[in-house]
Amino acid sequence: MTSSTTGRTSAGAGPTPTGPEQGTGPGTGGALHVVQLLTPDGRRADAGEDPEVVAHAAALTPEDLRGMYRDMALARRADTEATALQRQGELGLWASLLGQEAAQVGSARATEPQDRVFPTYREHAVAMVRGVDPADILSLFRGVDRGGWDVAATGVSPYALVIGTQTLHATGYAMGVQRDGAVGTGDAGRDACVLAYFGDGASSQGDVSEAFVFATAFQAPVVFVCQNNQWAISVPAERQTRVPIAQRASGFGFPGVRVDGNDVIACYAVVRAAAERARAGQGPTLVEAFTYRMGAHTTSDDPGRYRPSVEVEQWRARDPLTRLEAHLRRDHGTGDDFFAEVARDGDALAAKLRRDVLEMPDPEPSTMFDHAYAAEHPQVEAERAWYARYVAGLEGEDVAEGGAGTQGGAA
Ligand SMILES: Cc1ncc(C[n+]2csc(CCOP(=O)(O)OP(=O)(O)O)c2C)c(N)n1
Ligand SMILES: [Mg+2]
Repeated sequence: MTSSTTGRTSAGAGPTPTGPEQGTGPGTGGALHVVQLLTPDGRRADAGEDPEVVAHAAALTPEDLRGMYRDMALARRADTEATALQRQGELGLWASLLGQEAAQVGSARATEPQDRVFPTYREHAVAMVRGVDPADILSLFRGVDRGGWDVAATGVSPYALVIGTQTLHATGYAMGVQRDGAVGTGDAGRDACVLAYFGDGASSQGDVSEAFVFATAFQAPVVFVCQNNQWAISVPAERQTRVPIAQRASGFGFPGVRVDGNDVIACYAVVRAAAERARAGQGPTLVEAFTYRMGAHTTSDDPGRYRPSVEVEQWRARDPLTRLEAHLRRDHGTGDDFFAEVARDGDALAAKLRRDVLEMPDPEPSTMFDHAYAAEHPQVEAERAWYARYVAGLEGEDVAEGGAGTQGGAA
């Protein structure tokens, strides 16, 4: 497949990536071929791309493409509602996926039910495509549980907030899949792979390099999906790397591919090819989805303090949804009715999400100790007992707003 190790690297001479990369520094710009199958104005463009990748894209039916649009639109609508809920005090925090819908929907749609996904804290569309109810994501951000979905049924591991850790979990899990004999059997219903999501900032973490080492040494069935959204909170990608992130894979001895992360068709096709390699026992691939974080890092962040609004405006012109909409209207006869129906479904989803969140019962605080370990642990039990004594000691005190909890003057 197309990769930095198979000759598609064209240092200094390749087509520039799809975004206004000139502004993003020497480490991230156009030295590596970028797979793009759908132009920003919605035209299909396969010329010169890897035939295997092109074949995956060509196999997509108009119904598949409408499904991709729908997935992206519903994820965006759920995301918008979550941001509003946080602003209204109903969530403690929210990490928006705005702008990254194509990277997430494309890659998630390339998975099979038996595959396993290891997300960060921003993979809401990935989770939704895999069947996670968005309310079960918001429960984590409301602080009423640690992420309420069924990991076995959805194949989506819990969100990881400690940057980069999940790449090691994913690699270890993939080595387990290998040892279970679920790789390279030729049985399409059995062979499995693992997707490890991480960000451009995470690429600087030691955990990620260690995951690369183990994955390549053992030829583990992992697809590393790096969503290079150009920012790690306020740190630009050029402070993370002097070469395109995809190019790093070659130093570890496995293929790396840079794909237009706002092109859902290319993201699907590239990850599909990488996933098939992994399931066939041909080892890991690094896919760098070159995209942009259109919103704040989280609702606690103010990006206006560190990035120019012109950059955001440039990327707005590359919106992954309007790109696919243009393609569906032009080449697949998809009309207003479809888009209006998706918008209605999105509003209904958002209304249900809001109801579900507002109805979530507050947990009994001591339940925070329940699942720290699978089995009872003396330290956790000691902490549980201490906490019970602490709560008992507060009995009779007014700890509500304006009461004992705020005495002493600290705000
Ligand atoms: C080990 C660790 N270090 C630092 C942090 C604080 N932190 C949270 S998000 C973040 C930036 C991550 O950026 P990136 O990997 O690009 O992902 P993005 O948020 O852009 O999706 C940092 C440094 C953390 N959660 N974990
Ligand atoms: Mg980032």
